[in-house]
Amino acid sequence: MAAIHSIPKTWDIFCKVVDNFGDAGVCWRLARILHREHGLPVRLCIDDLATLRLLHPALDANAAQQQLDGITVCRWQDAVPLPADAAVVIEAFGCGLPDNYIAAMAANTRPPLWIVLEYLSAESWVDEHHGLSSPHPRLPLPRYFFFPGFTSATGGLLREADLQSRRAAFDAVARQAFWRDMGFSDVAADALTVSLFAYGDAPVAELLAAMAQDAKPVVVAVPGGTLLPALRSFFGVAAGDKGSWHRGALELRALPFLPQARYDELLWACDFNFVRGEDSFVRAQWAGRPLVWQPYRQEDGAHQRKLQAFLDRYGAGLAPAAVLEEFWRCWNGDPAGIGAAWPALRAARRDLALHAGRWALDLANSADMAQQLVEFVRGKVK
Ligand code: TRH
Repeated sequence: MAAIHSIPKTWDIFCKVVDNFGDAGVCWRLARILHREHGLPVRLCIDDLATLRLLHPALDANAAQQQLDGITVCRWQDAVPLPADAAVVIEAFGCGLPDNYIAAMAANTRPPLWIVLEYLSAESWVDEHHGLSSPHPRLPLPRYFFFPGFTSATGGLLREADLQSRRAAFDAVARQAFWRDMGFSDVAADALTVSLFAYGDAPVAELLAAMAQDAKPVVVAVPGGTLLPALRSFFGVAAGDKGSWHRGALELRALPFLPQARYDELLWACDFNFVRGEDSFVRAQWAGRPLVWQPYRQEDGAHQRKLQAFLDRYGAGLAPAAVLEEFWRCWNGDPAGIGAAWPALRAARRDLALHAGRWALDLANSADMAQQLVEFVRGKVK
């Protein structure tokens, strides 16, 4: 992708880590693509370097400012200076901007374009809200909503230009090498491999109990420590966050929290991926494998609407759509149903896999979110 010569100035991204990893995960991915593929000077101001370090272990969590993969990463404490050449400022997920920064923007004769990056949703209202102007209540600052999404009326999904080719190159040999690198033996040819990333309230015990009953082996890889309490209680082990545990057909492999790029490989190495939140959910779609999603729980039940909206889109043209929907419903609120829903989901595996591959190909026909953002900015900064 050629550099955008008409916009060679600094792009600032502001990120507050509310909880978990998604805020940092999305902002880091966006920063990297804008810099690597569009040649833009990007600064990421983030209030939680320790979380970003989990995603990218080369980061120094104590440095106030550093260069990482060509991006300026700065710790966002209080005041953050406005760069003299600021072209665009991205406020991620309604995190706000520092007061001094807003004041400096307002004092600028050519203030940077202010983009409010919103959360991902497959709901239809997103189409009408993407790109709308959101005038500042007091100051003459140009500000716009930017919504990622699944239709051509939205801002699309984050996707690196080389993602599909890297995934295609990740073959059966790379798959086994992945398990060996993680300290495990090769996976048997007839085993089903599953990655499991979920919130602490997911009905993990019900799922593992159902998998243990399978006729063929199931290898479940769990990255990070969120589910360890549930795993320990299921297997009756007192401690340890590494190694593998067995019950019936089930082998569970506990993995550390992986660097972000490595997490993609886990998704490619597995036949089924359980994901959550926003970024892992998108990555599982790019992996082109069957997925199970646990949206981030919201008090007003908005997560259930998001889930249904996605299923309505994803399930179109999928023969076992009802099987998928039933499993997702159980995973997100009816644990007792999992014992019956899991074997049905597993039995639908081939259709689900074909569909997941087609879905990823269709999505890849649209420009990715960073590209669309650059084009959006180009249309506003004349
Ligand atoms: O961590 P998440 O649940 O993040 C969130 C938060 O709940 C956040 O508040 C909310 O705003 C957002 O979702 C919608 O799930 P998510 O979005 O999938 O982010 C996880 C990130 O962590 C993603 O970039 C993938 C990465 N990751 C790794 O790099 N290594 C790992 O081992 C795992 C399990 C994940």
